[in-house]
Amino acid sequence: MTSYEPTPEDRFSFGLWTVGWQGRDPFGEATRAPLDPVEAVHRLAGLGAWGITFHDDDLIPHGTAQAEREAHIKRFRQALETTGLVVPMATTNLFAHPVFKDGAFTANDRDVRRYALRKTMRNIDLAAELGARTYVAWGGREGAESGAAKDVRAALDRMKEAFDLLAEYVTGQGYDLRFAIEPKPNEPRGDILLPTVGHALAFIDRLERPELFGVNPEVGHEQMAGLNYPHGIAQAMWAGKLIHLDLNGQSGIKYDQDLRFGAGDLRAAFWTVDLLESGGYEGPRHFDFKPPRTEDYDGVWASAAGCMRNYLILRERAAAFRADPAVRQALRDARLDQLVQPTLAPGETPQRLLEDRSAFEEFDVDAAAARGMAFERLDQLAMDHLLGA
Ligand SMILES: [Mn+2]
Repeated sequence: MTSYEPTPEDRFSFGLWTVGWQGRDPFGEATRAPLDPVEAVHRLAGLGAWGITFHDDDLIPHGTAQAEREAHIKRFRQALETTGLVVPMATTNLFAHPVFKDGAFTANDRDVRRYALRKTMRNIDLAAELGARTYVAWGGREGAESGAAKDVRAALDRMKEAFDLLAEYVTGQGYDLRFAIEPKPNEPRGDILLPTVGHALAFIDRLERPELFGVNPEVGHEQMAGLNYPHGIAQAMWAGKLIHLDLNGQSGIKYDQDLRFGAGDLRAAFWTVDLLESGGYEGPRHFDFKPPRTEDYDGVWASAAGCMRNYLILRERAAAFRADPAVRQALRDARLDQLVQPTLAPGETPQRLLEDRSAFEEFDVDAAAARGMAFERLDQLAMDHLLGA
């Protein structure tokens, strides 16, 4: 692999809202004209992408009449058929309209919660119609800026109620669709509910149909909280819950930067690709980024192409790292082979462990404490492969 040219087999997908972001931020107006979703489909297909994803309002402007809604869907569907691009995932915009200023599924106002459920169910029907297998739920407005404003335990009851109802709905409709909850610690709310992968995993266990739920971890969202993204997705994989993910770039604990994948924390990007490729992840490689508002549309497409190119470069470097005999030896020197061995012998009981004098009474604690772990040599080998040295 030397060309780094993406193909549909790579399963790269992009949100319509990524390349379609006009550059409007809290401090300034749009710097780019609106992008027709049909053009986005054609351009992304031309770049070698496999899929496109959308919020309901990306595809059909909020408040569009039914007949016009059908026309939007028809044009989009025709573009998909022409290009072969698929829709692996869809999601609901429950954050932009002022009605959601205090949240959607956990808004204090009951009528807002009921409206949010109906808006979601309506777009789930469209997602299923377009063949999506994953329905992402990002609760950007589910949170608070002040303490008494949100009863967090009651809000979690309402969140559970919403997801239980949506799971019942997709089951009843016979849709082949699973939900992926996307954590984020803050922004736009001061503090958002389900702020990390760990919070989301614990929440899913409390749902009535947990088998229909997984997580959609985003690189920048975990890194905004100072967390290790590869560790987060590894735990999600361990729990059987990594069904989708949002790849992008972030430089440390800052606002949500949404840089193209590979920008920001490059080493975390390397370990992310290494984990996905060696760990058996089979879901979409979905990019959720924002081409900076400094760019015109040439820059937008360069940024989108860069996401895929960086993934393919890192995939090549990670494969070379894993195949290198010096790395294999360094992994043994660092005793990674011991970590996969169970700590107890087959069938070993607490009593048998107590009887094993070599485990305690005769264990040479000082000698074990003096052993080096040889991690630095291993990590430098990774650095050499990452940098192509
Ligand atoms: Mn983000």
